[in-house]
Amino acid sequence: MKLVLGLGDTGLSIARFLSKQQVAYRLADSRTQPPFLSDYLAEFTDSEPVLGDWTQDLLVEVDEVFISPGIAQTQNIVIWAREKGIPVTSDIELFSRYVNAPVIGITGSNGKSTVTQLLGEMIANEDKKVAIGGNIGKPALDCLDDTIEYYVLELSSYQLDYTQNLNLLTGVVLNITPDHLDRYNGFNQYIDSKLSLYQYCQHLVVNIDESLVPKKESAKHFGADMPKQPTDFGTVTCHGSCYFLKGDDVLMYVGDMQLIGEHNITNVLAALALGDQIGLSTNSMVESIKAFKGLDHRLEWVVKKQGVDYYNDSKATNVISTIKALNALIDQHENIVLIAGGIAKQEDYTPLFDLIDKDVVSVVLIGQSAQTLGVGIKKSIVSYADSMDEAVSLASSMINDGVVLLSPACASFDMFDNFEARGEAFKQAIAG
Ligand code: UMA
Ligand code: ADP
Repeated sequence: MKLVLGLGDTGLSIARFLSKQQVAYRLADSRTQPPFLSDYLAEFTDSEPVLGDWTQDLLVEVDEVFISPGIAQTQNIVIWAREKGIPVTSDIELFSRYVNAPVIGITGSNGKSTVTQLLGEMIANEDKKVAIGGNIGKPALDCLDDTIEYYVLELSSYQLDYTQNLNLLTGVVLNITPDHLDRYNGFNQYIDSKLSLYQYCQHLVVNIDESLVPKKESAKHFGADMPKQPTDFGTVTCHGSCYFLKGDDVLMYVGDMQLIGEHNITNVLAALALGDQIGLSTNSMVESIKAFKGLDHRLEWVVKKQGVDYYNDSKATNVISTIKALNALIDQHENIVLIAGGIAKQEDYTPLFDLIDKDVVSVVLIGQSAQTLGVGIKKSIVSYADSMDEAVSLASSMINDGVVLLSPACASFDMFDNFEARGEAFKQAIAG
């Protein structure tokens, strides 16, 4: 008997998979009304989930627990299972036991979804059948299909924490900056979680500019500077124009991509290095980069209205991602009004406050941590809003030309179901 914990996207995908394999399982969620309950009951008419507080009885006759990534390792049920010697396993590891095509794994603190999607599009551009899944949204088990030639999986630290076995053809840890520290015993434990990805890779792709990732001779490297090896990826700036390079070969003018910001140069280099590692042609990858519009809610240009450009960066849930968004826009626009706030993470916001005080005209703060964040901003004008509508209306009234940027540097769950709902609320408020 297996125990499936959590009735969200992951739990549903595990239940679907185990049912198909005719493996007996018990599914439990600690909420009495989990959001996917009706979907589950409609799909599995002969099975009742166990709802409400978890007790040790759930583990009776269980030989393996399959766990949703949102459930912390400090939860009693995880501790009890481990005390009894019952393995607690991620959906990713279960997926890897059954997959029969190469898998590419992408983790990091920021840029995972962008690189995962771009690499997926590069593979598809070579007429190969590819599945894109994992933390990006579609659970890995829901991607399993015998016709797929490559799987590109975005992997979160939460998923890696419950993974002991995984076979990746290649993979990358894009960057490591503080995030999700409420789930870890300090930053070092979070770093170890991210770096654990490399132990599963046959070939490694390494960001040479990320000091927290150990350098390996045998790896393929990418970074902002000129590549040191003919097979590595980097950039060169010539007469003020920046170009992507493979070794000494110029691949494309950076300005020909639709994405903006230095962080996206790094993301593209990562996708190029991974694509090259699995044998994609550079010409085809360059085509994909030029065509790639980026994902919604990541520094997404929404509209120009009465002289003001609106950008939706709702996915920016930590300090560094908001800093990157501001840096991408500061070069092009004098006036920036930032909408930020939500649930602040356990990280140092000082570098963001310093940048705001230097380059941002005005900030509108929303959500649970608004007042706390407001105390840190010393020079820019700070206002507070109770809703996204009010925030957008306030921000719009403050400038006649320039940018209104939603880049919260915080989680969304105090006011919204998720970052997508927050971004949609921003767009609706602009549309009026
Ligand atoms: N639950 C309990 N008890 C708990 C905690 C959760 O019963 O103590 C239940 C909840 O009631 C809920 C279910 O578990 O019914 C939710 O499980 P989950 O939080 O693991 O969420 P899923 O719906 O399974 O979605 C997960 C990822 N969510 C998290 O890691 C928090 C999704 O990433 C991912 O897209 C999906 O699997 C498919 O792989 C989201 C995310 O926010 C986007 N990820 C974090 C991030 O990117 O920063 C890591
Ligand atoms: P993830 O899946 O790791 O959350 P996304 O590609 O969804 O990454 O981007 C999330 C946020 O981080 C967006 O606000 C985006 O602008 C910002 N971002 C994207 N790539 C990077 C990067 N390489 N470094 C820092 N911030 C980034």
